[in-house]
Amino acid sequence: MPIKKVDKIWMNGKLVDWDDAKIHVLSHVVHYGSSWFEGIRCYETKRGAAIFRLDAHLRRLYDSTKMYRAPIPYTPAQLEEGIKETIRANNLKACYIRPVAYRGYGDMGVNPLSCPVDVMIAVWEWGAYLGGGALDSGIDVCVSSWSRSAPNTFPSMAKAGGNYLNSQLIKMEAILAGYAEGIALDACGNVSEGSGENIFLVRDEVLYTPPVSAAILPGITRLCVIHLAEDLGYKVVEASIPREMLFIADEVFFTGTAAEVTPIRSVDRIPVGEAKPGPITLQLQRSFFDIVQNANDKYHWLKFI
Ligand code: PPE
Repeated sequence: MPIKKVDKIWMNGKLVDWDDAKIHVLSHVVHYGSSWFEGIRCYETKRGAAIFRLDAHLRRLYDSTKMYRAPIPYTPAQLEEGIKETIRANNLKACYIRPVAYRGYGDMGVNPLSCPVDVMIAVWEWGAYLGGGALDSGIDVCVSSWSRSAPNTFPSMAKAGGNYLNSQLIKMEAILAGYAEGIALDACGNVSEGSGENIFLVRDEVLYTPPVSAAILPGITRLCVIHLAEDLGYKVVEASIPREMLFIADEVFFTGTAAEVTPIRSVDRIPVGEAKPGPITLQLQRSFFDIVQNANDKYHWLKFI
């Protein structure tokens, strides 16, 4: 998806012009993938523009950097203000928000400790992540030949730039084979997640989703959907899911900030249920959009700006 350019980007506390938002080629991040980021959505709700689960996203950003001994030189309140300031400066209502903390220019070599931790915040308009029609009709996906990282290799609980090399392999393979997305297995061969989404299965009205130990990113949308499903009276099981469960599930769907709640209609060309979005998927999708569009927010997940 080509980037829709706006006016300003926040860099280390200052709004700079979009075209001037540059870093040095010898910044540590360029060579060693040392960045940690978030993807957040701001929605134009019936009660005005609101950021969805901002606190949870900021918390995960600080968690990601903590694991890598990369202290962010700003407080969460400063980043929150920075995010709001950037949205206002660009006159956007609905947008995608991308804060990134990264090891900057200072020293060369793997050791990052003497490189500064810089922060930038960009915002832009981003529509349906998995293609037009994905939310309504569902998508066709494959099981990837690439696995997620094994335990004790790359921390999958961190949303680190380097982790997305693995995601890129999964995504390219899927796209080039004619699928919208790939599902990766974990190092044991159990279901993990998509290249940029968590996954849920439904069978006999019970929801299943892989646990955090299955090399998933602990998704914020995932947690919201677990809450929504439980409030609707469904049982949600977080447990290891064998690959073949994908082929006999009644429903399968992805969750994520960018993907929202996207139904999956086939896996490896085997139809999921009736090869169209299932009733529980649609019910959860409606509950989700009722919050972010109608601002029907009994959970206090929206932060108005
Ligand atoms: N797993 C991965 C690997 C992942 O990247 C995301 C978000 C999720 C799960 C869902 O997490 P959450 O957004 O907190 O519900 N992926 C982000 C980046 C996608 C991109 O292409 O860039 C996103 O959805 O914003």
